[in-house]
Amino acid sequence: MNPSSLELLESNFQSKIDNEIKIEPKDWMPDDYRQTLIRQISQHAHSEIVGMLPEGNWITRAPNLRRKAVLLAKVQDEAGHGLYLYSATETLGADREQLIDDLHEGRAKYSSIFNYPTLSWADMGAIGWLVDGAAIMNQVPLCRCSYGPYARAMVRVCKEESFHQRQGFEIMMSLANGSPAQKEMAQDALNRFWWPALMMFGPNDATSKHTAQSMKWKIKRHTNDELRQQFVDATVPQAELIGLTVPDANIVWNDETKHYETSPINWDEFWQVVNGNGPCNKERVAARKQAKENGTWVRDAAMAYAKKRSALVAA
Ligand code: FAQ
Repeated sequence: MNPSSLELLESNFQSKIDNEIKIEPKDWMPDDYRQTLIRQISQHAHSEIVGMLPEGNWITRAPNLRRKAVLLAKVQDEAGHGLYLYSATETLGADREQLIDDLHEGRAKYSSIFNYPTLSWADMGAIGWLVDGAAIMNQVPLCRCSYGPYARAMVRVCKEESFHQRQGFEIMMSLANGSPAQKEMAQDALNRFWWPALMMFGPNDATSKHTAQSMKWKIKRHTNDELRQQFVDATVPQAELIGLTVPDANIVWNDETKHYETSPINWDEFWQVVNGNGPCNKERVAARKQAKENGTWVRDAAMAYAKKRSALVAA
């Protein structure tokens, strides 16, 4: 391809983006745009799948049948989100098996938050309220992502995340209004999940290497710090409403900017967790590898059945 036709393709592509026209799988796109999407969507898919583990840990220990049924449904929803997202990467030419191997061999990232343990039932409340709450804050703008299949997948994902967020808040509210021991359990879960939830939004804007280009391509619509601030502003009053306190002695409302100001985030902890040294990184990847191994016979049986059936149909 000569340089002028490449320039023309690139300028047509950017003008579609500038005019809010979605990019679809068969449209021409720059290779960096494709690779950025595969990177982000596959990390997102891995997060949904690994994200089933901390809550899956409590399904058998839910305090009653209603709580068990709701938690089971939520965890199944996260599996569904992972599957839509792997499908979205396939529309970009990625190979799902390769992406999953990358996760299992420690070559792929997934959200830092899922490397923290779930120590009590209140953690199910904290995850729904804070983790799904942060996920929604980040994913609602992704419904307007320039890449059609990702944007459309996000519409359904966000509807489900919003149910998840409310079920988590309802657990926290019940515990916060319960016995002193239950309230203490809720406060302890908030204490442990607050800072990791703020870290979910990614490095601060000064150090985020992908944000500027992703915003130019309208993959991202807001910076990491903008979304983190929106989350803090929405969540602090919710904690106050149920009588809990966010674990930040310096948090203060700034009446001029109309935002809360927080203490600095511990970025060293964030990068330790992202780079494989969080409390549960090894356990999470090992659990996913084990699940794949345990399911080999099911996949083999399904393939054998499909082959036999197509042979019978062809005969
Ligand atoms: N953890 O330059 P940036 C959920 C990496 S889903 C680990 O700012 P970008 C649902 C980043 O990948 C939660 N790594 O990157 C649920 C990049 O690494 P690379 C997941 C992180 O892409 C709830 C490097 O740092 N959501 O919770 C993290 O512009 C309950 C530099 O960062 C999504 O994936 C992190 N927290 O912005 C499930 C949403 N942050 O690739 C179960 C889609 C950053 O250069 C239970 N993703 N990194 O090696 C996004 O919006 C973006 O990818 C960001 C990062 C905002 C996460």
